[in-house]
Amino acid sequence: MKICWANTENFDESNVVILGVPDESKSHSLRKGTSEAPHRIREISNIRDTYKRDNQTSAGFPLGGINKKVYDYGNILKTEVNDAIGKIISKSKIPITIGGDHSISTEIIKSLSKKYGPISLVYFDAHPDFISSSSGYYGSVLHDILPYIDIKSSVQIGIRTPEQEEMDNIKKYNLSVITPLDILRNGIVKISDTILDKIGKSVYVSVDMDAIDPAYAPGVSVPVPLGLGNLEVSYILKSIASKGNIVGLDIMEVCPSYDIKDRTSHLASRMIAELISSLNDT
Ligand SMILES: [Mn+2]
Repeated sequence: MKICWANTENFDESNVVILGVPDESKSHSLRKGTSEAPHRIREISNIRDTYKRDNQTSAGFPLGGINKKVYDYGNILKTEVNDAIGKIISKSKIPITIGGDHSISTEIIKSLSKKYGPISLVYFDAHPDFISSSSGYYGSVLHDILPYIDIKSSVQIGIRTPEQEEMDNIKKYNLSVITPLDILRNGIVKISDTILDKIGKSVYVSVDMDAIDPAYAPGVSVPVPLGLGNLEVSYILKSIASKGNIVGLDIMEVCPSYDIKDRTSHLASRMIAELISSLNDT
């Protein structure tokens, strides 16, 4: 099944490419099932945003999305990520990847950096994923990608449950961190402007859905209360997308088997549409 906003069968004419990676082999979570997310998020998009009349089918896009050409690449293995991302970005298309566990982002960022050099990373997560005493799993993403990102122009948003080792690494590498309480204190517009000022010319956005409050996103592997609001995350995403520097995005860690009435897949799919609609025309 394709995401409902896929409006071209022609890879070459697309601006945006949706890619699923149903792999959770590097999750340590007790809650399993993120490999079901690529299918479920696509399915939910069709159930909600597809309209059928007179044997015609059309999809409801958020304002501004109508002129984008979206191609759904289907699902791939994690070992195929490097080649697929390489193919997509060689034509300057924007890959939007649906996971799977968060360690998939490591492979994507490695691949992107071959073309774009050090990447500005905007990383939404409740957890810093900055363990360095172990590597190659969903808790070590930040440390694993250090050679491929420009840490000065990178930022983590939504962080609220770091381990001591991760706090030490955040300090050691001088990584910017924005907590949910920072947004409450300063307001979303000011925080968003701070992020826009910080990021560089090749920006990758990685969204662990657990950055968002479990009230909006209960179906994740590791839910942590007191998270970001759904509109706050969408506002930041859309602001970055309108700036025009996004080279790719992912949505990770949706766990459909723990969801409540598919609330998390609804939000994830809608965030993808909102993001596409805000991308600057290329
Ligand atoms: Mn994560």
